[in-house]
Amino acid sequence: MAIKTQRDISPGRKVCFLLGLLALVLGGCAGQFRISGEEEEPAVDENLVVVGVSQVGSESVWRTANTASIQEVFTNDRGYFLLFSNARQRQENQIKAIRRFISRQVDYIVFSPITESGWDVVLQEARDAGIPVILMDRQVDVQDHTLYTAWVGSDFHGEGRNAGEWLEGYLEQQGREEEEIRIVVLQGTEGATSAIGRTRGFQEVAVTHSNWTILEQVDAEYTTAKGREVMDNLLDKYEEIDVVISQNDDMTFGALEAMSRRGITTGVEGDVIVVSFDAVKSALKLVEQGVINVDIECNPEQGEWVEKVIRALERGEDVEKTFYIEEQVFTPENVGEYLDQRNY
Ligand code: GYE
Repeated sequence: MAIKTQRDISPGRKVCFLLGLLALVLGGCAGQFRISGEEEEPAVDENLVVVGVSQVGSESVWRTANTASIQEVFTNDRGYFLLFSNARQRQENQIKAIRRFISRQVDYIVFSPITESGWDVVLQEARDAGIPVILMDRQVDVQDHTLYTAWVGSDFHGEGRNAGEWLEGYLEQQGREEEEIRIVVLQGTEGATSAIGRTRGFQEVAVTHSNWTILEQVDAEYTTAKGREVMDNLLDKYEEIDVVISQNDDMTFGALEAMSRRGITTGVEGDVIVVSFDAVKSALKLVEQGVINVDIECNPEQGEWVEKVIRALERGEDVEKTFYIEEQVFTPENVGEYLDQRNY
């Protein structure tokens, strides 16, 4: 391997380098300079309840709605000062954000952990600083469950079971209960509670049907781009796929694109049965049109529940450790009455 010495750098590149350096310095002076992964944070108003929120990222429509629900409740008018940080899908950014919240002595830390493992140390630090932690959406796998005060989220395992039970009923209705059924599963972020729960719940039902075969379960990271790519690979690999279980709507959009590009039809009248999760408005429209067969709801509007927990803690009350948000299953038969009310 050649090691570059100063003599190897051409005069032109030197000029570029110097101009780049100058831009950085000037940017810094103008207050625009940002250290990667950190956001500029305003001075805290001590009269308000200060809440530091570390969000996973903005990978999906669901996530954007989840962020909006937080930003809607933790407003100055309602007595809160919100420090919001987007971790852009990196656990190290979440850990950094939590440490920043601790050093700024926030009153509460709220966060949606990207994966379940790796939180013991930073949560202990929050505990040592006397700051209560509320988990939102996903959970943590820690030795000591008193390291967080409460968790607000969905019954992912139940969602996975709902998907399996719906498929069971549907195949029966179609007179296909004895047929060989080949299934592929597009999974969400590996190690995330939602992906773990949905996978397990569905598997639990799948193993009770000897004619169902899960051909493959692939991590497609909860994004449309990955959903498209993973579905493309699966279509190259398997000649016959009867069912796609896609653990969120964004991946489903990608998978639908990959299938329709090959002339494969989906849904009620189509070749492939599509089961999706989340139930965001654009997906529910596809349920109404019969392109997606069923969408298992996951409710992102968790802000008000998190706020309820904080309000109770502010009053000095004890709170429940877990809060499950109510959810349902949407099919072409019932989706019509909900579409108008959906605002995400
Ligand atoms: O289904 C997906 C998001 O953990 C429930 O994360 C959440 C999932 C949701 O990106 O769209």
